[in-house]
Amino acid sequence: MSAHQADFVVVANRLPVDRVVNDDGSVDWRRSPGGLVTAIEPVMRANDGAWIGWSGGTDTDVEPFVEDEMTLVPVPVSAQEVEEFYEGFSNATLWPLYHDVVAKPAFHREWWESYVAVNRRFADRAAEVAAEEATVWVQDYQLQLVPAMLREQRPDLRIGFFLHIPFPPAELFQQLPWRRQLLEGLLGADLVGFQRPNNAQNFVRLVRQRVGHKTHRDLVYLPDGRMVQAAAFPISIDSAGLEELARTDAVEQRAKEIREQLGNPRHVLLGVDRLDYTKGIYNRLRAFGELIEEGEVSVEDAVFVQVATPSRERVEQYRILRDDIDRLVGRINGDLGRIGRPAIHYIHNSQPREEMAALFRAADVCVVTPLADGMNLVAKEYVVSRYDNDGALVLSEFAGAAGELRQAFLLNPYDMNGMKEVILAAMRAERSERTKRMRAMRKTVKENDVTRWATKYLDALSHVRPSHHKQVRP
Ligand code: GDG
Repeated sequence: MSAHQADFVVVANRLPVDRVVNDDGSVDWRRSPGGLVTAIEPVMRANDGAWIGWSGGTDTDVEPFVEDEMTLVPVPVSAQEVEEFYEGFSNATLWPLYHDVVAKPAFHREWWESYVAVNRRFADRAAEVAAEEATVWVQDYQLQLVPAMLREQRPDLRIGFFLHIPFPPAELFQQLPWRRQLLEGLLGADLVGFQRPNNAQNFVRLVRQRVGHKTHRDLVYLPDGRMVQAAAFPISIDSAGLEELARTDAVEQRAKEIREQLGNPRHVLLGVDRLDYTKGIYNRLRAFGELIEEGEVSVEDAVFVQVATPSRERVEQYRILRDDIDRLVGRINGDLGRIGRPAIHYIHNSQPREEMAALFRAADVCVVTPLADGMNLVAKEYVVSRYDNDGALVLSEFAGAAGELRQAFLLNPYDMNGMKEVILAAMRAERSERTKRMRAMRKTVKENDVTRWATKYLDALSHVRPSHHKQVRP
């Protein structure tokens, strides 16, 4: 592809497709499902857009190609960079640091160097692909240096950044040996978007303290006269699309079948997460085990289905977590289960979308208990799937989603007794109460879907930098 073409460019760690090698050695691209691509696709189509990202493999096949009418621009990442930039700095340094240090972050200088090198490669590619005065939207914690690296080469661009995970308070962020470089990287953007207002406040405060720029409310004033805005844009889901799927006969049939296969218990509880230590899976299952032990709940009456999708399996903390959960589930089922009545059904693999929708339909209580989470889309997906206005959502106060889903059964996942009480309350709530809460939450998620999120963000971006001639059409 020749340089300077696209008026709208998305830069994300991953492309919205996976590279699959067929038996005969030929290569295909399979669309990877995700809210981000659903939200951005219409904007891409309307604006001659391009998406820059890593293909997920360590191939060197980097020619841009068109898939589903989107121009996709692969960025190569070597095997060593997967280890150092991706598994290392992104997922073993930044991920735990930004999630309240619920695991200990590892700091390694080689990882940082790899992070800088890969960020530079993404920025260089974006600089080639973006048309004059184009809008470039950089996504997430793997690419925090890209905004400044890109601005240096292309001051004509309008640059946005969105962080999908929490942004930590100064007390934690300042542990990072490269704290100043990361802040300066983000300040290359015109608008830095976060999930929750307190994330944006943390950022502005750090910029004032650590970089010394003047700030006022959500604005940072740079010495060169440029302004950077930091604000919250809570992400959401394709509400209409998911509800449509949940309403199909096939999904309804499957939901019924799931309940039968579980032995038609009175209460089906559900957890759906990537297998990640931030998600609070261990505490949640322990709480459920204790409720059975104490006789508050019986295995004849209630079953917990936990879907934990394999994730980052080469990172040590994730291996430890997997072993811990395997052991816990084994112990709870061994101690408390009966023939045909395990307390927990534990599924450690990825399920198709239809099966997820059926699980949401089948669950009386959806239990979402992260120790820290940028937003948590599962909570919103459950709510949208319950078009019958039934079902109860148990939700951690520490998920970004708790800012909007105020009618959930809220809890502090560190407080085991509190968690047990709230799960019980959700199981025992009257239908009228469940409906009242669910109806309010459904209204929120249906009105604020992912398209609304993208539109609000891009509107705000064009306002922080109004001098531009080109407007991106949402
Ligand atoms: C990051 C932030 C923020 C899970 N298992 C399967 C499956 N899933 C889907 C869920 C949901 C998505 O994956 C997970 O999204 P979450 O928001 O819950 O969590 P993260 O992956 O940690 O996402 C998070 C998000 O970015 C967006 O900004 O909300 O806070 O951490 O959609 O349904 N989907 C299918 N099969 C599975 O087995 N099909």
